[in-house]
Amino acid sequence: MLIRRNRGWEIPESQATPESIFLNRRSLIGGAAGLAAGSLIGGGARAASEGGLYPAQRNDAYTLDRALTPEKFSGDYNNFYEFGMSKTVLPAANALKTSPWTVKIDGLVEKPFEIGVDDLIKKIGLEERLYRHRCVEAWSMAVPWTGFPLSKLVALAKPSSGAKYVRFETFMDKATAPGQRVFYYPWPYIEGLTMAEAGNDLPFVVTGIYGKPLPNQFGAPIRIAVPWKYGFKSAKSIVKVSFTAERPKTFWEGLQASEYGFWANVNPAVPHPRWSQASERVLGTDQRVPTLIYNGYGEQVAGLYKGLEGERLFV
Ligand SMILES: Nc1nc2c(c(=O)[nH]1)N[C@H]1C(S)=C(S)[C@@H](COP(=O)(O)O)O[C@H]1N2
Ligand SMILES: [Mo]
Repeated sequence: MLIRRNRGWEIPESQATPESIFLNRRSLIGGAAGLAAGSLIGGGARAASEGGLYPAQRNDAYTLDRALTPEKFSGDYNNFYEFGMSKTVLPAANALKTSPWTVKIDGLVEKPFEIGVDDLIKKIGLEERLYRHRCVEAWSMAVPWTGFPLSKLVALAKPSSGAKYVRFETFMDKATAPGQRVFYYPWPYIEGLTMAEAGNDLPFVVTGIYGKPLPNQFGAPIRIAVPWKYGFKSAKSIVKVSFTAERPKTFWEGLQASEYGFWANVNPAVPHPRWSQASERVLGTDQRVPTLIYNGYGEQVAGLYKGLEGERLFV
């Protein structure tokens, strides 16, 4: 069991991460050395025209039992493998040009289309919600996301009745994202939800945080937040949203299905094969707090899984 105690001789959290199984291979591949080095050009600056959109009105239906994690901590400890396998991805991620940015909506929809993020925001509008975020590695944070419910994007897409899943695809650009040159990862990053999950009120399409547009390391300019599932379900820097009849093959599932499945609902009683999920380290504190079933969102989402008890819902 991994318990974080901030002592040098204990297993560092980084070794409890998904990628640790590949550390040996990684060190054999000299090319990965370039991962930590990132260009500072490009910057995370968003179009000045966004000025009036942030901060958005907070939706008081989504507040928390705990203090928000200061940006100093949440913005400096990010999983974004496209930009490296350490938690320090900020400098490398700033090389991504996030404006203009177009999202493609395709698959089983009335009519596929592309839309710019700025137009999408104008069409749907923005609100702020306070959400928990629980990484499968057993750290957590609480942040004010700005965005809109995924259900509104689904409505805009007009999926046909044959659509059973929604699939999210992250950008692919090896020149900008050094992590994508690491061949043993199944790029691009893919995630997915069932249509029933996507229709729930909680999944949030995120374009901002802390009352401003998303800094790059959080997945600018557009990512999702699925707060009752382990953090890897919340795909960053999305370029395509597809409606499919088949369950999408997700990035982490493709890499290590026994440890990172499609469902990935948070459950303190179901350990990861290599560590406990009973508690979590809150970023920016040296506290561990008990992890909650469905990350505290059971009332809203437990019903989604009636009749699915035969599935591996918590891996
Ligand atoms: N495209 C992409 N999305 C991603 C990841 C990634 O490596 N690439 N990491 C995931 C994981 S494991 C977590 S915990 C969250 C981290 O989000 P944060 O940086 O906002 O904390 O992003 C998720 N989305
Ligand atoms: Mo994560």
